[in-house]
Amino acid sequence: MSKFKFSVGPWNVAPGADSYGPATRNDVDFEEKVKRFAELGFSAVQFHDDDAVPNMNNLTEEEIKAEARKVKQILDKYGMAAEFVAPRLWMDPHTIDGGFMSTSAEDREFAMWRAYRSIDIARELGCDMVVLWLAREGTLCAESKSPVWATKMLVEAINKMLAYDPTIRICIEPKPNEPIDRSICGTMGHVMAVSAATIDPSRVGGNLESAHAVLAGLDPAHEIGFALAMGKLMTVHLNDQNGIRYDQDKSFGVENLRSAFNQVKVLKENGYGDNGEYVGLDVKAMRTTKDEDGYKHLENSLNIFKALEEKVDRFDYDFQKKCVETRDFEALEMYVMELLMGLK
Ligand code: 3MF
Ligand code: MG
Repeated sequence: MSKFKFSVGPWNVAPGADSYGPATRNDVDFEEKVKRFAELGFSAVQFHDDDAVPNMNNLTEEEIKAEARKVKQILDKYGMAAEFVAPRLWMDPHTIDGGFMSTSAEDREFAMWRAYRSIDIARELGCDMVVLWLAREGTLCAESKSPVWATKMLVEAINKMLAYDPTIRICIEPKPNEPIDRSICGTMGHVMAVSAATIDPSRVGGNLESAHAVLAGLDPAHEIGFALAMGKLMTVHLNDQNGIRYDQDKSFGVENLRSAFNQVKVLKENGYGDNGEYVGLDVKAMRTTKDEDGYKHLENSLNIFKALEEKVDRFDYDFQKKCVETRDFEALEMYVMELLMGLK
């Protein structure tokens, strides 16, 4: 029995289109996804603002809230909570060159409008967290924007969100690149620094995605550990990634089982979840996956996570201590390998 509660976003079940080819599966209705997520054992749904309220640019603030209330009813019907709302600032013609850090004042204003509406939607859905994945915040042409100015614009935008709602929490999901070339807030270290520069650091934290850490050349478990040490790990996006290439969002643990084990281990050892945090997944089905298997990557990720939780429970801390004392890290490493291979 897992000690954790799990969450997932509707975009985790997608038709399989990529930059080079069209969809390979049918679209699935939102309510059907929520139903299946509940059946699979998830407790909460993650949202983009327009996952909850499609077409929101054309609606008034009150209409947006009313639409969000309808979504809350669907969640309630299946006993699901909402974990967070994230403004989707990378799809819109207003944010071609970024949102909060766009060089266009009008676009920056639009980005703030979406951020405020995301807070409104979060409130209607019964949650207190907004996630910022800063997709297009950075540069494609390095000389087009000052990184100093851009970083200050991010802090300013977050301060406005904190002021708009006195109890909302802002959670940055760092990523070093893609779709932008050079991002502004690429790692947990950046997130902690930005948090410290805001008017209320206690309400600004991070969402560590395993694949994003790998893209930054870092160990996801250490990124998680760093944010935990600062008391600022608000959620996680667990998945996997084969080296430094396009963002793959593979099922959790399928590329690097030892790394996945260490992610589960650091979460479990440090009481992650005790304050209501969810273990979130951000995984993508392979393009070759058939319609009837459109949730298999979620099932696999959950099963791998839970199997690794059992491995963590069986981890022999006395043996680890002995190895550390005698500095026999070869023995400790082999022990971990045997544990993961089922030989222990
Ligand atoms: C991209 C991501 C995003 C974010 C999502 C929530 C589409 O690499 O990880 O997934 O997780 O937008 O903020
Ligand atoms: Mg993510």
